[in-house]
Amino acid sequence: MTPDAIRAHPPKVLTAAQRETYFETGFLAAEGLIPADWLQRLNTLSDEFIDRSRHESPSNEAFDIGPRHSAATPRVRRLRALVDRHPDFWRFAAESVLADIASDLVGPDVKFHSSKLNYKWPGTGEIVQWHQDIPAWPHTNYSPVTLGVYLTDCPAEQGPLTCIPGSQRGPIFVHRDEAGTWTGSVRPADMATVDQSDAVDLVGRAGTVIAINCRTLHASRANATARVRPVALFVYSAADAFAWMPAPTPTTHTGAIVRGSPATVAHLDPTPCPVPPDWSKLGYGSIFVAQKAEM
Ligand SMILES: O=C(O)CCC(=O)C(=O)O
Repeated sequence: MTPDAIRAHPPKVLTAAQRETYFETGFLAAEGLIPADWLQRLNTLSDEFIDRSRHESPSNEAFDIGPRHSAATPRVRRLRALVDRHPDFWRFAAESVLADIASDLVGPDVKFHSSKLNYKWPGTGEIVQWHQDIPAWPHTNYSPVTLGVYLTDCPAEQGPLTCIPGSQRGPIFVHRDEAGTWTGSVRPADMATVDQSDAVDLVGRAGTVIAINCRTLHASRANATARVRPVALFVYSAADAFAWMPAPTPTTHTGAIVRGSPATVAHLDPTPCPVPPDWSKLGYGSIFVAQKAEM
């Protein structure tokens, strides 16, 4: 669906102004939309999985384990395929207000794609380099949106997601080095062509929902606080968007329709998109390894 077709459906959760901000800038941060009981449940589950990660190493299909991880000081960087880690994560993705927010942004027919919970630990120096999401999991159109929920307060010094306004209308960059190896990040020479001066930190209190379009350039700095930064991320698209390469981290719910009806006609956007590696053969691994942010 195009923004004009989406506008024909009144938003259920967002204000019309918030939706316009997303269409205009390619991202949004909105506080106060997640009910307190859901936020508490997500935090309880997150704490349980951090605890479980103490005995996990090396990384596996559930846990992306950082290099300084130990049982005493767990440094799990990511819970992979989050909706498969516990049924309540899937209930949150499919039944909570989050799927309504997705429908406000992609239209009434909403397909679930993937999910993860990213931790950014103090003192580990983990940064995420500038990238766009769509080159890792291309679709027939550019409706996919990543919705994130900060599980705790996330001020500027805690490594929030940072986005470049309007970049969703710009080029879709190659996320490989000059030798053709997947890096998961935009080449420095390409980033040098992008005005980064008006990049916006998506900060907010616990429960803030962030929305990032799949073409929007985004990154995140190191966490300079003494507290971990947990953000749960869920990718949705319009039902008429179809992935044309295997998903990097498929879940048992990938492709499920969470609002409205399945599409009977695919929407094909003519804007070309670079082809990612075939993750079904290569395996996705870790964005931190691909971006060489291991430290
Ligand atoms: O967790 C972060 O800070 C960035 C996450 C991100 O952009 C991604 O995983 O694609």
